Amino acid sequence: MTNPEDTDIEDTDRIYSSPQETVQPFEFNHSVAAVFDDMINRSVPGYGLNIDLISLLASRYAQTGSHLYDLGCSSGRATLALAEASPDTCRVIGVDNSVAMIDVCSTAIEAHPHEDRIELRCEDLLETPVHDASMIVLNYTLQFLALSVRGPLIQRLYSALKPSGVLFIAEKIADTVPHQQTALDDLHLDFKRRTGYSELEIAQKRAALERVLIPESESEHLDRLRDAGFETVATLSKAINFCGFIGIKAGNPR
Ligand code: GEK
Repeated sequence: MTNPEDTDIEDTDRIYSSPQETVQPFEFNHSVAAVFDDMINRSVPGYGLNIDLISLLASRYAQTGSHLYDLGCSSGRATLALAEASPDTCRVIGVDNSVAMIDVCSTAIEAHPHEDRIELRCEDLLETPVHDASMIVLNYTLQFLALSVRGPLIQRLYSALKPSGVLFIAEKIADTVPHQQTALDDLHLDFKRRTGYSELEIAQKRAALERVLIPESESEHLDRLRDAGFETVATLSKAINFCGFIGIKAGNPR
């Protein structure tokens, strides 16, 4: 867990620390982009573990000469993990439709040893061309898309993957059993208190995310991956109410 005292003041998320008359729906704008790394570390249990898992998966599944995609790349933490763990012949493509996030990501990638084989696209991941992929990452991104587009997107990503390619998805999840949902929710709130958020910050952020971040259950995610055709489907990580899933396409690398 990140201790807020270990973070520079200007990089610290204080977006919801003062009372707001009307809390606007959450957006990935310049204020969010400026403090994004602090915000995600302090809000999402298991975030660091999932970045490590993305690296582990890339070491095993990235195929020579293929493309690796990070859809909803934000500040580029997973993009860099993909680049660092894959062969030099792989091209890494980070996609985000927020200009502010792509600006932060470009700065993170600048002068990185693998900069030359990383491409950033500021566009809608629903429109971006995806092909020759051996690994695709949706690290906490699917949850921000309309429910109706999630199934068709996973189908399209399945088709874009090479045989034995892998799709990694991390998401906030909802539990269908009310008392279990309450227990997980309470623990998530405790996690945020422990990382230094006040009750006001927690309440206002929650209001901002209402109807913007729409979680689904673990079984909805696993079923969708199976329905798309993935041969191997599993929950790879779980931390309170956040899960990481994989779908692996059948076949031998080629
Ligand atoms: C990480 N993966 O740090 N097209 C492109 N980008 C989008 C779209 C879209 N339709 N919708 C949302 N985004 C990152 C963290 S954050 C998760 C991902 C969070 C982008 C959005 O602009 C934002 O940068 C990202 O998806 C979600 O490993 O903040 O909880």
